[in-house]
Amino acid sequence: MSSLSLQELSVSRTDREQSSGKMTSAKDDLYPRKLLDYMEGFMVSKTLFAACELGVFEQLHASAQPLSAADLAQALGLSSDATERLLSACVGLELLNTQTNPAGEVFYSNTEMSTVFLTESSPRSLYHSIQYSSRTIYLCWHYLTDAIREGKNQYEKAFGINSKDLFQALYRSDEEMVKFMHLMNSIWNICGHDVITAFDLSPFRCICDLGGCSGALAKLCLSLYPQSSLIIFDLPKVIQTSRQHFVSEPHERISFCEGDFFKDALPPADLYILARILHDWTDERSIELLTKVYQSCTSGGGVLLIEALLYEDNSGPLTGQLYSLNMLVQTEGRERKGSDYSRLLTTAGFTCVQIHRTGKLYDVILAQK
Ligand code: SAM
Ligand code: ASE
Repeated sequence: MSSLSLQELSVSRTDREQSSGKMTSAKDDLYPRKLLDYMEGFMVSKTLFAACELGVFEQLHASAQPLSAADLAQALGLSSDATERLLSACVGLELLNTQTNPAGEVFYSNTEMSTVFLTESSPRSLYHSIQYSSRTIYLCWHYLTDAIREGKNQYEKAFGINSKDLFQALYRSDEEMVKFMHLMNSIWNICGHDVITAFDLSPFRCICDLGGCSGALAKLCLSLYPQSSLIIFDLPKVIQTSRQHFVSEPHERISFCEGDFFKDALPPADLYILARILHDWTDERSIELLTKVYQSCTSGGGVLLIEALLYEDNSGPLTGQLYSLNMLVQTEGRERKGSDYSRLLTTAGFTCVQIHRTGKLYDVILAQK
């Protein structure tokens, strides 16, 4: 058995001294601060989820001045005492600021981070990602232990539905499909620009976004590459919703194509974008899809993969490692390393695989036919 020293198991003295500003005794090294933080991490998530779902940030944003807990409780129809505790935890998480009047009454307002990322109408809003995390992902993660035993997603236990057809399970109702589309859409508010500008895509005049969903990346391509035209390819129900709610203004350089990318012919194009597609599927299905893409691709054309890449030695990044567990509880796939995608691409016939790490959530791989 390998032996870790107590020093390694606990937080280092330097870390603690920096945070407390005091000298500490050797026995404090037995205080497992990091483990306690991990153990209680779900409370942080749930506090954020509850404050968002109850409309706390929205209400404070709409108000001309800071509000007391009683004001907020009244406006949102909540228990006043419970609201005070929720707001207090939000202050601890630096999601809210407070000011106290001479009578000792406390008034709350949004921090800048909350205004920018947590209000629904902000151009950088994560509101829909938080909703989906709270209402769907959190419930699947309840069964993570079972997922590790069984090696498969947990829709049957979490929602009582069969998951033989992955996207039938993910889109178990129209409402759930729209929520998923909002989730997909919202992250590109934060990292869309980096992934679409990672490589110069201007030589590719006809670009097909396979599994293009809400059209967020297609719209970005449109503005960044004014010579190119875009085809958004997705399942019929998704395309219909995309046209109704997400890309509702007709645009001469955007067209839509309804189909199943495993079963139907793909529209010919110079570049196929597959953003967060392969991570849903096994290696076998990914090669099947990439081979189809290769066959439909014009010569000199290419494929652009947008995925959260793991480091080659699997040592991180932590977000990718955790997302890979999320792919386990929610899909049939996994997150992969650059070399894994390289192998899938070359098996399908592609060459010249170039990898661009953005340092943010999603990285980019370009390969050529
Ligand atoms: N590319 C988008 C993004 O990154 O925001 C969406 C990624 S989402 C994880 C996967 C997308 O693939 C969904 O829009 C889904 O509807 C689509 N999809 C799944 N199976 C499909 C199939 N068999 N044929 C066409 N599209 C499919
Ligand atoms: C998928 C992407 C996601 C399928 C299910 C999903 C995301 C959440 N659920 O292709 C976005 C990435 N976030 C996480 C936590 O994995």
